[in-house]
Amino acid sequence: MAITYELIHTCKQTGARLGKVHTPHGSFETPMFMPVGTLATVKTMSPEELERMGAQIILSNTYHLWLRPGEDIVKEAGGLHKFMNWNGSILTDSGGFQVFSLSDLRQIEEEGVHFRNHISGEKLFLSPEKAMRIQNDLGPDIMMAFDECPPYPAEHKYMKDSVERTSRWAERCLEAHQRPNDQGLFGIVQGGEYEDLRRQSAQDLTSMDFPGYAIGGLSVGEPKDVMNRVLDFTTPLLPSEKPRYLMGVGSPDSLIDGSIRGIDMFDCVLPTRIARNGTLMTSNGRLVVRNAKFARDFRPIDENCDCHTCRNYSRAYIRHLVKANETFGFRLTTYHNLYFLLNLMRQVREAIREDRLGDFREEFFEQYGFNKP
Ligand code: PRF
Ligand code: ZN
Repeated sequence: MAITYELIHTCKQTGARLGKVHTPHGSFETPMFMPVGTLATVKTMSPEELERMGAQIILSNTYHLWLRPGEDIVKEAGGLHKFMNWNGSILTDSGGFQVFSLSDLRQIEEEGVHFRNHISGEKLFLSPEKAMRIQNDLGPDIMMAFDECPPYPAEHKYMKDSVERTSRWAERCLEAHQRPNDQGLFGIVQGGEYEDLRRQSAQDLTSMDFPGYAIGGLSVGEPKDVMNRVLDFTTPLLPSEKPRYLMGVGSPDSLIDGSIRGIDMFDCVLPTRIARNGTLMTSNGRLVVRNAKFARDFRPIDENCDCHTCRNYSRAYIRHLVKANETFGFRLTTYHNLYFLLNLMRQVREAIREDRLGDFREEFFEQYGFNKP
């Protein structure tokens, strides 16, 4: 099996899991945050910098790499790891979600999805078989099943049809997967906010024996308490001997609350995206560095952070670079935000090991400002 999960410790205070996922490109510790490198690059960061900040696995996208440069070129380069010079683990999303979030004029059929290229407008078609073939060519360690992520809110009837189709697509994905010995394929549980449909989806998928399971269809506009409630009844339906991945979630509070509910892996564009408009995550909450009040502030972004950015550069300097649209400014903010989340997960893992994740949550939320009215 390409992907195996090793459970190291369960937090006595919260039930969160400390573990390790073993892949053909090394192991990563869990719970873990995966930086997003949509186009085979985590925007503005070199693989050397990612390694230095502690990234162990990154995410890339089938849909984007299929459109450019094309999976044939990546395959010819020797696969994604060689193409981009990243030797850690890689996970690719299947393209399903990107089709639904980026393209208009999509038409869902049993066979797959018709839609328009979000760049050229050209007509395209993606199916479970095609998403598997592309991911087999790209060569990540973990690939994702082709699913439908319905919008929020969606009616029960629509969601039920969608969940059943996603289950049929999942079977076709398993069938079409050509490299089960060196690429692990994860199934994706859907069902929106509906407990009966999450149960049905989890039952369908766990009967198929994937080496890992994702929870999709969350962080699509629902309130946080809805997401937490869905996790409360969904994670217990997943096998404890396999990794669980909460897709598209990356705010500090949700990383902690997801870990407490038994999630092992997370990804999100949030830290890299907000970094590029000058918003930073700090232990005291968000800091908008463009703000005039930082013009003469020569302290680091976060006085509790020991990242390369915070050890060497001031708020005033970074504000100047970001306002002048200087690339280096975006590199410094991106580095800090990713370091902040990777370091947060390190602290979460340490707290799990010591059975005190509940206490850690309280302290973190207090300082970050989540407990303020
Ligand atoms: N499915 C897939 N990718 C995703 C999602 C999903 O539901 C989400 C939901 N937040 C993010 N990325 N395939
Ligand atoms: Zn920092």
